[in-house]
Amino acid sequence: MKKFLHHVVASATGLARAFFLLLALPSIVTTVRAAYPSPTDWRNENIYQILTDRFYDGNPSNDNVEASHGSPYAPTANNGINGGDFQGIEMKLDYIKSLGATAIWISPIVFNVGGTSAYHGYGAQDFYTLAPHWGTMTDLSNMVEAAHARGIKVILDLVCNHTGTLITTNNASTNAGWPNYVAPPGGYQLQYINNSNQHAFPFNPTNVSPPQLSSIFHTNGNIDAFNYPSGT
Ligand SMILES: [Ca+2]
Repeated sequence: MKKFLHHVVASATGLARAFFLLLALPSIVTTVRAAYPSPTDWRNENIYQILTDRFYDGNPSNDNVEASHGSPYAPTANNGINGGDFQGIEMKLDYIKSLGATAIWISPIVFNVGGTSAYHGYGAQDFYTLAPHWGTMTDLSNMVEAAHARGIKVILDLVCNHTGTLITTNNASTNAGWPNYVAPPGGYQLQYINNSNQHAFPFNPTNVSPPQLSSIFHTNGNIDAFNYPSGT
């Protein structure tokens, strides 16, 4: 997870961006359904957390659809896609209910940076697009509807404070010490690792030249030396 900390959205604007994302996500939902009531207190719920890719493969035809993006079906690789999907969750809802669960918490659904993050979903590249290896929006809607029919609530995980790793800096003259932490107002000049592989709007500030990535992502390097003093 440490590598994701390079890209933590600047804290001064974090709340505003989080609000934007909450507004943006419904735009990828193609079908509007009646709201399912949330509980009065989530502490009363039995939540079953699912890493969607590693749960159950309900549709093998979508297993390898992100191969061209650098995320092939690779069930023997630690960080490879194993094939679990929304249809697989739907097929196992009766099993989940039999465990006593009243809610499921699934992996983030957005399109990830290709490579090692695609299977877990926590390295977003495009917050507007559904990752196809988990299925279609219809598959997701059907699964949610089937869960609700069984009295099971569905929690969609959403990461607002970081994206996947597409950004670095390699200008040694002005960025010596990268990626070590440099306290504000210091920092690094950020750039895409590969200009042809960027975050989707609005996290690709290509309307200015050079791209002012520092207006979107914090520039202070790794946040290291986390320490919880003993006795606290
Ligand atoms: Ca599958």
